[in-house]
Amino acid sequence: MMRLVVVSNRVTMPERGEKVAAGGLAVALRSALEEHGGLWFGWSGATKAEPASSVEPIRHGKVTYAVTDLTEAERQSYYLGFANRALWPLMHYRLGLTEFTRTDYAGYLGVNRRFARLLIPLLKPDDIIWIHDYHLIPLAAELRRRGVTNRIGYFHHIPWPPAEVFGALPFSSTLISTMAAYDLIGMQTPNDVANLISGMVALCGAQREGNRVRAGQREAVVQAFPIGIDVEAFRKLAVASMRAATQPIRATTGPLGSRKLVIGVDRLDYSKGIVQRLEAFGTFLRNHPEHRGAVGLLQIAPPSRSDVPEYAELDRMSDEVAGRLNAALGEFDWTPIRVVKKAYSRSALAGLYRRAQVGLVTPMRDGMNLVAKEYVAAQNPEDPGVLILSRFAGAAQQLGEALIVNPFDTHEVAEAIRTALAMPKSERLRRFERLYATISSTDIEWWTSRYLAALSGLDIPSGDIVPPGQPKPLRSTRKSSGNAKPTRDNTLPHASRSAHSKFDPVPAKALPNAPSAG
Ligand code: ADQ
Repeated sequence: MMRLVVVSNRVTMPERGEKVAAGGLAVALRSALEEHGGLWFGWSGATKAEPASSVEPIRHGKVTYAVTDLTEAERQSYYLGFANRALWPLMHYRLGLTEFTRTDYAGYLGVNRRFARLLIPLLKPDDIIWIHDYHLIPLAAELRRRGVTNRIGYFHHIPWPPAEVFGALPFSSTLISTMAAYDLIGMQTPNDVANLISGMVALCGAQREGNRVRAGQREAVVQAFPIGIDVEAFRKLAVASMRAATQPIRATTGPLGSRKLVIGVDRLDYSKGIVQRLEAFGTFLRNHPEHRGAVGLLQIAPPSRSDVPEYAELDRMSDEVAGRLNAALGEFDWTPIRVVKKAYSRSALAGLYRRAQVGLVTPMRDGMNLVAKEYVAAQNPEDPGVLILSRFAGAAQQLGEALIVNPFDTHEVAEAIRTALAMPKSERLRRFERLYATISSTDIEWWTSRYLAALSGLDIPSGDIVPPGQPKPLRSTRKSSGNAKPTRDNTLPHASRSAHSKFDPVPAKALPNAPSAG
């Protein structure tokens, strides 16, 4: 049996007592690794003075962990700089926030090169390698350059923008050409697939045939694999959490009394549209004063990437907007908006989602958005709440039964809040049952197994995701096992071993060189 090697920017180590968020991606990857027996390689999250020249693998059950520290200069250039100040805003269509420096780009390529050097001694000939996310785009090319011929897959968790946007990045042609070093490239949505393929054609002269794209001597399959959550586990967590009425639930919902609750849960990130959402809630209360005193917005937003200036500014802005709206609209016994800037346990989150009549998920741009799926999973099937979802979240391409909104249109979001709060139970039930059927049939286990089967060359159904406004056929929610598999769809190509083995590894000249620092 082939061994699975997962590579991600950060690795959470059980050995070090680090906790993996229950039900999250890390849990899914860990269980895939345990099933196949595997290795998980990446950054420890720590820094030290000198770059490591080797790593000491640590075995924990059937999974071997191999982590390396970064130097502080590498953390600054590779992680905070190129990954989070250049690629993150660029991939989220935010050219105005994209900060490029050659020093950062050199650091990014340098860390990818070092990851390749450290990983190679740990590889076996039959391993299949699964690399995750934008921090590690050139890693496969670095591995190929050093002679690695294993099957290598990549999954891109965030959006991929059109060529006009991606092409604004200096060295974009070189960087995008390295994608051809993968055998299988997984994206969240067909839109991201189309953008990547047309970007490769436009920027590095790649040739395409269907979902296959060829650049230099290599060919990759690009395909949508919309990520899911562990629906059944999250549903159980929500039920248990409400029953137990744990402290965070009591403290949050107690003062609400019989008032309705609108909830937003996000990392504090400008891509999530938090400030625009607060403004939309203010507009809703101004336009519909009959709701004042009868409903509150709870926004949970733990700070992330606080070392990046744009995030510190967002932190300040969200406090300012919430403070202004509360001062203008609040009463002595009612605060319309509460912003809580801390991480909650998964159990507390699940309970709060279930208590909320409206889930307000309005990112300006998002790869998938798991909060939308968690909100649906947590609902009481007898009396579900309503999901309001940005059309710019990847999830909107599957969850057409949500109230789909344009987050740039404050008035439209405000009206959707009003519609959601007034929605009759029969319509809430109808929408919920379809949403729940969709998230159950494309859960995290479906996602992992479908991707790995494609990467390892098995002939499995490609499945498909549903375009906006075209819900999947209704299935009975109550009967859903959470493990239902999609029907066969032959429209998307599969990665097949034979299709790839005829191409040679990327030649050294096709690989990016670090630009001179400066
Ligand atoms: P993120 O940008 O982190 O993920 P998202 O998909 O919403 O966005 O996942 C966030 C996760 O963090 C959810 O599981 C949520 O419950 C949890 N979380 C958020 N706030 C929390 C809080 N206060 N306390 C505890 N937990 C909290 C990236 C991409 C997404 C893509 C995912 C997975 O940006 O588009 O969906 O990867 O591929």
